[in-house]
Amino acid sequence: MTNRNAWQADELARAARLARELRAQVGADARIFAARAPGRVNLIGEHTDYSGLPVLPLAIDRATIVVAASNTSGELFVRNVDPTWPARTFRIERQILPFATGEWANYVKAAAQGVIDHFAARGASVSQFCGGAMIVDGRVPISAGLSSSAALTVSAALAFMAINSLELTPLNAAQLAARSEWYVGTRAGGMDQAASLLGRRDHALFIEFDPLRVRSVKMPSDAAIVVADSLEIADKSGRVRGEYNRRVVECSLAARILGRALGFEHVRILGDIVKRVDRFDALQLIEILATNSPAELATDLNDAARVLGIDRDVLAHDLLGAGPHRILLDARPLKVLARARHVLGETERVRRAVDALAAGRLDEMGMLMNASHASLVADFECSTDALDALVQAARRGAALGARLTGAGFGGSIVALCRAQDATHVIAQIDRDYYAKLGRQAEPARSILHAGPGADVMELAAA
Ligand code: NG1
Repeated sequence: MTNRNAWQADELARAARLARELRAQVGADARIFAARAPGRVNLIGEHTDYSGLPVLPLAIDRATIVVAASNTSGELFVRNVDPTWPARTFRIERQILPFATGEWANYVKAAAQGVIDHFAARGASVSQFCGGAMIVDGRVPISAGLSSSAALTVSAALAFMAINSLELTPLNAAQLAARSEWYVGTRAGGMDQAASLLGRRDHALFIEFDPLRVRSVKMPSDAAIVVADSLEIADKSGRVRGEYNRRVVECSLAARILGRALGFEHVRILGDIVKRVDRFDALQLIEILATNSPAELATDLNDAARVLGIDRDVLAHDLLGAGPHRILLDARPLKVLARARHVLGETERVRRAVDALAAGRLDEMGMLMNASHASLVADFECSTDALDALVQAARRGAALGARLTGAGFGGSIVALCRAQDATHVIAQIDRDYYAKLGRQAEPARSILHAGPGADVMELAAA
């Protein structure tokens, strides 16, 4: 999938510098590969991907770079340029056990495991995979809703495939990488990996799931995207993971109850419903759900099992999984109605947003983004005071629309404005948010551009 055009000049320079370091370690004759994978920002379609429903993100022009070379040790040695993240080594085996929770190199393990699983399912034996050495240089801000984790997993997966002389199309690689975050315990959908692999310069990506399909939508030339980090850490390895996985469970329960009410079999996610109805009407589905289920269900799943007419333990196993990645729920009730109202409403908004963006109707696009945020606040309950304050600041500064982006519970907002208003939006955010907080605005907020997707190539010997 080599496409040198995907690399910015400074990325090529970074890769060359890292390759020199690696060459000193692995020898002058070793083949060295470099992969780049960008982060992403989601314009609209939040918390819909794990329901198999569409999203509209774009790959951003900031990427993680991995350089790698193979060796015969049977182990992968990974070093991060950022000394905050200590070097790690692990064995390449059929089941790679994760490091402790919160460990950065788990994303590299997730990548290796994903590649091994994919090719093992197609007949490869684990002994065919070599180990090697990797150096990682990440430039996607961490815990800011810009998917630094997907940038790391995707670049590591491409590098690991390259040292093993394996290749996949970007679409297949996106499918492989989609489940990678499950390895670290988050039941994420496939948006981030797909955006990172299938990004296109100056284009947003309309991504649909099951099966994965991507249509690029040209960004209107008079539009600008501003992203601002609340500086509130959305810590995916702690509390936020619990909140995220709880939403996954709530959405799946809503889907199952709706499926039963509509007489559809084998429904697991809301996307199974949307695909099967003759004409998708979010309001109508919500009404059906409301007449067939209490708005909230007890966490012990006894209510849910009754409503669904199935055994509670079977339901619990199916919904929560088993083993180390079993989802643990605290005692708060499960809010099926409100969560489904958000996801189904958001699906309608995404469909309208694709048309609005493609036709350059920026006011309408902005309105849809505002409606998305309102729904994330009221029904999905994943915003924070800080995110709301940032959204308000952006709107006061002439943004046409602004909303939290990513999972929420901290992280960033995205705002859409006319290109000539971007500096105004940023100035307003600086005054109303960072100055009041007494925090430096640079580099927490910036204008981002839609950039190309991931790439991997062999670097010629220096
Ligand atoms: P962030 O918070 O940007 O990592 C997460 C999920 C996405 C998607 C969004 C909500 C991970 C790694 N990614 O994004 O798949 O579900 O939340 O739309 O958890």
